[in-house]
Amino acid sequence: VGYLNIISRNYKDNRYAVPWFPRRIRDLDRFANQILSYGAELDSDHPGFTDPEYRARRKYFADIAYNYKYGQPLPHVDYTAQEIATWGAVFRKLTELYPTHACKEHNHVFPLLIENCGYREDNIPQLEDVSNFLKDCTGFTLRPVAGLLSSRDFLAGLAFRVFHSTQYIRHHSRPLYTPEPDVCHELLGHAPLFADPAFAQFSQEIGLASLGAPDDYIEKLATCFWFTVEFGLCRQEGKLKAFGAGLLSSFGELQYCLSDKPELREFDPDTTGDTKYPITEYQPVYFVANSFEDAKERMIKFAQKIPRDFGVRYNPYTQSVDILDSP
Ligand code: NLE
Ligand code: FE2
Repeated sequence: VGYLNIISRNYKDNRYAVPWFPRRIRDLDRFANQILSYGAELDSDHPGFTDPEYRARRKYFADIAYNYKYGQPLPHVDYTAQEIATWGAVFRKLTELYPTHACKEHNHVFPLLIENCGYREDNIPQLEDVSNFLKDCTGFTLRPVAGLLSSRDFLAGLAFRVFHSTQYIRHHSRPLYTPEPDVCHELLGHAPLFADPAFAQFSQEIGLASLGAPDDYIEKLATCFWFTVEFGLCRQEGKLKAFGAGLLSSFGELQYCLSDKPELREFDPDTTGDTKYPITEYQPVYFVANSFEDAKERMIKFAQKIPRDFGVRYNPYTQSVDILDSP
């Protein structure tokens, strides 16, 4: 098919070109070289900026991820006593809120993670154990990430049911809210939901829709991801519950999001995808989904509007993306 000749990383120079995208799961190895900022570079307002020990740890974790290749076991990490104490503080506070604040899918999976993956107040679970658990549940796997990926690359991972995860932990001085993802956010917020079949499908739909999509649609898809997978609320048995990982990993925002302070709107990719949001403070607006199934149907409908003259289908036997002649 003709368009395959012009799939290019330099698509911005050629209006007929389709942005490059991974076709096989192994192709995700290429992303490590194109991170937007290395995980060890902290801004001056970061709580760990003047903490040399913390900075050395961040470099250690970034280097592990940078050198990771598909198929290798996920690197096992020995966390320090201080890191485990930070995890413990986060774990203890959040698990108090989950029964009342988290969606039922999260509450269903959480005990299984305690049972199978070493989720405990005095233990930071290993990505490898969690990845293997998720693989059994939905085929999702984790990959360590060395820094900030572009939205295009990050979303492409989801097409393969691969989730890019940090492995370092937040600075001990601010356990209850951090704007950055960290191992608490990935393991307490994201991991439980990726074990849910409907949620896994919803996430993969966003990923598949992103492959080769124009930049403006990548932005809309990343925004939909933000307001669902990261900060989504849903209504269950007449009550509002949190399913977004950014909420489920922050004691502060998890309480705030179900208070009467934020504004709530109905999740709809057309409008949600165009909504601006802050990244370093509690969200002023949340979107509410009816169910993961409904959110998925809406995403599929939205994806059909993305200008792309080919279709994509994931082939789980080969873990690759088949290109279809028509959208
Ligand atoms: N604010 C979240 C937390 O404190 O765990 C992290 C959000 C990452 C997008
Ligand atoms: Fe996240």
